[in-house]
This record gives sequence, C-alpha cells and structure tokens, in this order.
Amino acid sequence: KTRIFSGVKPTGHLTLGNYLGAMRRWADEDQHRADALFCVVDLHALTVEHDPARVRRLSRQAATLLLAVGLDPERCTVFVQSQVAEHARLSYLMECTATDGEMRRMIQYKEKAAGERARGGSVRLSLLTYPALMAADILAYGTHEVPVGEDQAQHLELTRDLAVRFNQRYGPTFVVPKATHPQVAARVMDLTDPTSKMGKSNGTTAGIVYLLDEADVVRKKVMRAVTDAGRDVVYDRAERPGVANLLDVLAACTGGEPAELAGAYTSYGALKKDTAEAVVELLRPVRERHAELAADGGYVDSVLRAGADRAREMARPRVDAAYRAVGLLPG
Ligand code: AQP
Repeated sequence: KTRIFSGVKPTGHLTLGNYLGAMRRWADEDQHRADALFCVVDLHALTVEHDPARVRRLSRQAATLLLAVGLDPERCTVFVQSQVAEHARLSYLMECTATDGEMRRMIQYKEKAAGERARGGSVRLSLLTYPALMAADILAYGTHEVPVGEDQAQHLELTRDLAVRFNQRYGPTFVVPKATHPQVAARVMDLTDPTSKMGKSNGTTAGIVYLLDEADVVRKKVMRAVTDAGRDVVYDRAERPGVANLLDVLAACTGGEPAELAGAYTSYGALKKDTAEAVVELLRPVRERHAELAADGGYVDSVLRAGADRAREMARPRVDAAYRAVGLLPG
C-alpha cells in the first residue's frame, strides 16, 4: 500500500496556505487512499528563536487542527515528532550523508538565516541542518509520497538525493519518495505582499489568513488585499500577482479554475467579496470542529499517544537497519 507522510511546523498559527497547500488534501484524499502519517514537527520549531510555552501551545493547537480539518485517527496516524525518538536518531545519519554545501544551498535556509541576522540574532546550527531532520522524518517510514505545498519542493529533492546516496553507499534501505502538490493554490501568497509566500511566521499578520481567524477578520483581510494596477480581472501570476492570488484562493475554495473564474468578474471589489465569503465558508466547519475538540483536551492527547506508539513501531525496524548498514553495532 502507498505510504504517505507529511507534517506541519508549530512556529505560528496555521494559515490558509497550510490548509490549501497541504492539509486539505491530507484529509480529503490522502488518508482515504493510502497508509498515511501526519505529524506536528515540533523539533523543527526549535530551529529559530522560540518561546517554550508558545511552542507547547502551538503544538497542541496544530494537533487539534489536524483533527479539526478531518484527519481520522482510525484511518491515519496523527502524532507529534518529538514523541518518536526515531526521527532524531535517523536525522544524525542523514547529517552524515549530506554535505554542508547542499544544506547551504537551500532557499529556506538562506531566507530564514537572513531574517534572523536582520533581527540582530544569531543563526542556529539546526536551521542549517533542518533538511536532514526533514529527510529523516520522511525516510524513516518508507514513504512513497509527500503531499506538500510548492515551497517544500527543494527540500524534497534533497531528501530524494539523500535516500539514493545512502542506498548506493550502504545497500538498499530507503524508499525514494516523491513530492505531490495540489493543482491549485500550491503556493498561496501574502495578501498584502503577493510576491511573498503566506507564511505563518511572517512578521506582519494583515496579509495572512489564519485558520482560526473569526469570520469578520477573514473578510477584512481579504477585502484589504493588495491588488494590482489596472482594473480588468485577468489571471496572470507574473504581471498581476495580487489578483492571481485571489483567483487561486477562490478557485481552491470553490473547485473552479482560476483563469476561467477571472472571466466572470469585471471589478476587483466583487472578486474580493466572493473570495472572502468563500474562505469564510471553507473555514467555518474547521473552526467549529476545533472548538469542540479543544474543549476536550484529553481526547487529543490520547490520539497523540496512540499515534506516537504506532509511528514508533513503524519507524524502528528501518532506522535500526540503517544504523546497522552504516557500521554501528546492533543494540
Ligand atoms: N503559502 C503557502 N501556500 C501553499 N502551501 C503552503 N505551505 C506552507 N505555506 C504555504 C505548506 O503547508 C505545509 C506545512 O508547512 P510547514 O508548517 O512545514 O511550514 P513552512 O512550509 O515553512 O511554511 P510556513 O507556514 O510559512 O511556516 P514558517 O513561516 O514558520 O516557515 C507544507 O506542506 C507547506 O508546503
């Protein structure tokens, strides 16, 4: 059976980008057609300056949202990365497989390192080695497919390279996984700066729709989205990134096709209004379900415990095999 793995990082409140780029497919498609694991990748949240209490809170919130968007613990495995030691164990072997040049070439590293420096901070070594841990997350489970937004494509390519290299050096150990991206809205852009990605830890929040934003807040953010010079509604990601982003979001919410939808509008105002309502309707059930689940914290904790137990069992044999393959004595 196809094995699927993916995750979210608790560095901020989850966004519409996380949902449209990844989580929605996990719930609506992936868990139904494959043996799937979904993870709150909390170790990755420690790669930038963090507040322990906030990470703890955001991890629980992210796990609750995974269930709120429809992941069913009877169908798939939902867990928290740090509760399964195999991830960190295998990460070290990935660091011994990758080169420092490969890590330094990663766009996310360059951008986030520049951000840390601009804020006068220092860059944690783990920010550089992040893709080794991410490769371990994926490879530990014999994953075939990794459903992610487009921003993760480069990390996935590196994961593939590491799997191939490890297998060549030490014998067949890992499945070589491939990324899958959604057809529409694989890269949702910030509403106030449509040339940069809508990211949960972006400095300004006006252009980011969070999954738990109240309906009126969502409306306000979408209505204030930056549009482009010109008045006609056309789908052109390069020349009209603001309008194209709204069309992408509207298409993703309504199941339409962005270029076709453009033809139905003669003003930016009407496009924004429909997009705002479509997003509000899309997120309404998620917010309602989140409130129900959050009221019963014991349930989420029990799902995570069972999920971690299952994940550990799935990962251990392959990680043990990798340890033996590189020459370490069996425990
Ligand atoms: N704007 C986006 N459009 C489409 N997909 C997106 N994803 C993230 N942002 C967008 C996808 O969501 C999944 C989980 O992302 P992540 O938690 O691993 O974090 P990230 O990719 O680094 O994105 P963020 O939300 O911007 O976090 P920060 O700001 O902390 O870096 C992934 O599949 C991702 O592709």
